Amino acid sequence: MNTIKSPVAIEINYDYSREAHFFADIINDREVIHLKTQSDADLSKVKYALVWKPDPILFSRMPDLEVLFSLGAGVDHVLTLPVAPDIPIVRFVDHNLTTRMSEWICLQCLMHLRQQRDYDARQKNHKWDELYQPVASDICVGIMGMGTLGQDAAGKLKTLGFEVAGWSRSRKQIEGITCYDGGELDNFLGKTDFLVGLLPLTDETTGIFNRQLFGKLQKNGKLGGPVFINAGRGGSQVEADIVDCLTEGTLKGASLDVFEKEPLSGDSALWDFDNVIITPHAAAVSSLDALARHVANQIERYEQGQELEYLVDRSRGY
Ligand code: NDP
Ligand code: OXD
Repeated sequence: MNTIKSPVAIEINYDYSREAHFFADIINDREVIHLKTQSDADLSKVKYALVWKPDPILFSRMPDLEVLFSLGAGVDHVLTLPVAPDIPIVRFVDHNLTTRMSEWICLQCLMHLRQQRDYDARQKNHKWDELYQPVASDICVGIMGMGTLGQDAAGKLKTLGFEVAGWSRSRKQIEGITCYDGGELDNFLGKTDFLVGLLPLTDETTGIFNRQLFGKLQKNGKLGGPVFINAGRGGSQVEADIVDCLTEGTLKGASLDVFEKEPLSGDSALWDFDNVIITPHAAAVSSLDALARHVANQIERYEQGQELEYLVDRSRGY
């Protein structure tokens, strides 16, 4: 018997026309409805939808929706929707995304370790002037959020020679990495020179990166002050406190990929610090072919009666 498979609705908020074929090529056994360009399509038979920040009105047009896929690893944008169906939410977990994030984290740690911004300034002034240079093993990188992304970054930073510590709600056991659980935050902070944020945005993590927390970081490290690196979510950081801490020297530098409000306002003071590196929420973009493969795999699992992977736990918020 030839059964008609339910369509997949895809809602992506940027122009991906050149890459749209990935979905048709990879999810080739069912109709793919691109909500951006097919805004009037009939969604009444859609069981699967891939969304980032959907207009909640969409859900009333998809009464048969069974699984919601997040276009990203984070799901705060879905969990905070005013209306969302009470169905399984699958987040995006993929080697491609994880690798991109670790590239960004390692790059930022090396930029600060090797004082690249200082050398850039010297180059601009045609100044031949060597700086005192610690080695990676002199620096402890402390990662808050030891999930998929945190653990991969931790391993790669370790390979680069950094001392690495990790903090997460539940303590991890990872060879060569000192791991702390949720109750041991102060001990973790006290040994951290470079603080890396890879936390999801939840009620508990909102505003966690604030003046009080920065004040607990290791002050006597070999680079003369701690550095804050965040690629989790901007809602976890208090930007006014970051500006104050950079100004008074509680923080020596920062690398920020995420912001309280995105895009970062043109008049934010963060743009103008010499030792602050800003990227536009681009640390780890979700590649569309990897996304399409992920959605296709999970639908196949689901329809064969296997458990969906990477399910969001609504009670934890991630
Ligand atoms: P995971 O769910 O795999 O990991 C989350 C980690 O955070 C876990 O270790 C978890 O602890 C820990 N955690 C959560 N809440 C708390 C808390 N209250 N106290 C202590 N630890 C906590 O997520 P990923 O690693 O896949 O992704 C992390 C985040 O990175 C995403 O949620 C997203 O916001 C962000 N992201 C940003 C991107 C960018 O381009 N800037 C790209 C992709 C993701 P436990 O292990 O005990 O559960
Ligand atoms: C994500 C992101 O959550 O890109 O994947 O922020």
